[in-house]
Amino acid sequence: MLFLLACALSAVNFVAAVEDTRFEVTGGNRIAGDGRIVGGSPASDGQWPWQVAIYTSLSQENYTFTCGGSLISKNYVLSAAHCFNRPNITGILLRIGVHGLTNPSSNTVERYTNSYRIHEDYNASTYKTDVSLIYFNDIVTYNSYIQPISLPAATVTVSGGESCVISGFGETNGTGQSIAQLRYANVDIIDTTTCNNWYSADNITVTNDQICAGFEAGGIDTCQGDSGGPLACRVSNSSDSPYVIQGITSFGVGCALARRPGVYTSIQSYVDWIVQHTISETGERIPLISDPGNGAMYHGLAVYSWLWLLGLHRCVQLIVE
Ligand code: 4AZ
Repeated sequence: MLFLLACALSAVNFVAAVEDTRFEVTGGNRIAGDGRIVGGSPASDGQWPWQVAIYTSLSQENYTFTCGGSLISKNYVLSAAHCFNRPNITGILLRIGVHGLTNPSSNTVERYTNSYRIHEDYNASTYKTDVSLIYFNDIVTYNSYIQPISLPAATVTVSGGESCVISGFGETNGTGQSIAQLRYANVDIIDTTTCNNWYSADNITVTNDQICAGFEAGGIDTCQGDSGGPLACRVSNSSDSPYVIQGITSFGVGCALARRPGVYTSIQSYVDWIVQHTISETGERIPLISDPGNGAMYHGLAVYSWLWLLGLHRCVQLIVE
């Protein structure tokens, strides 16, 4: 009888969980204002509050700017695997709430860590599975300049022609230098078939776990130094709709060339990996947004339902015994 009561209670609990607002889209909202990026514009401070500047050190003290990243929770940054694919990294410095590379403002917080994870399937010669996670212990506080960006559930489809934004401290004009102030630009998603037609001359095959973004004519693109940073798309066409991270800046042939768009790791292909490695290390669940067209059914619920089913299974077992 006691077990039956416990089971009934857990069922009530589950219903409560379905209405749990923790699964709402909490990330991707800009509070203030409205890389190296070719053809973009300077960002205002707080415009892309999930942008992180990543520095690495090969000795104990000397940190050099390496890549961009995206804040996805209070203690995780998402980036590219190729940013960390070298031996002897002794430390990572993250600048969060970052606007200028050289003289961080009072809005910028720094976190030092050496806890990073490269996806086990990352292939350094093809750049497939170019995804990594960086963990830091001392959580950040969200404010106008520091906000996480939400992850999309695996079921969301990114359609061609959608306008998305790239941001970073990377190359703007072929000098090979990273720049002082964050820049951004809008880009279109290019469907994979078209992208492969353009890239076939370079013997590059883009697969479904990658997204091409840019323009047929070129002119606007990510470039050296923007790697690891976000390709963020609005949830809907509405101008107050939050952003979701769809891609990680990965590679391209040159920068901003005609018919050579930037190639981004598709987050949706790796969302399960991201969730798995962020839950297991902290117990924190990162909210995911699912297809906005289908209403507010959040992927995180699946994890919850699964746990509940396990509980129910155990209840039934106990009753049977
Ligand atoms: C890079 O070297 C890089 N045009 C990043 C993005 C692109 C090219 C190069 C895409 O980090």
